[in-house]
Amino acid sequence: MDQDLVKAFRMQLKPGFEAEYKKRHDEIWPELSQLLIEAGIKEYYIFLDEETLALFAFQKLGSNEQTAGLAGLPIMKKWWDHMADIMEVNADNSPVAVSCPEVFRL
Ligand code: RM4
Repeated sequence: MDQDLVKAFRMQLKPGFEAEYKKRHDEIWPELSQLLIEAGIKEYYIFLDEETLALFAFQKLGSNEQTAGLAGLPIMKKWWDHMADIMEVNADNSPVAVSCPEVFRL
């Protein structure tokens, strides 16, 4: 049976920005959503652990996914700049993202 391609990673929110993080994603730029879809992301969820403020991201990817190229796109960088004040980020403002290996699927 064909298995869907999935990817999960953990990011980190700064304290006090729970509502702001949700608000910014409720208002995500349509051109950014479009780019994510065009890169092959078929489904994308981010869950917040309210105790640790860990952000758990889960993506379902098409077999032709090109998500590695997203980091080089100006609008992606602009979004990361926009989010940098409320998340743990690297020197280039990309979010610190820790890959989470799959250990179970039903
Ligand atoms: C996140 C973070 C991720 C981006 C999503 C849409 O907070 O910036 O990199 O994929 O927003």
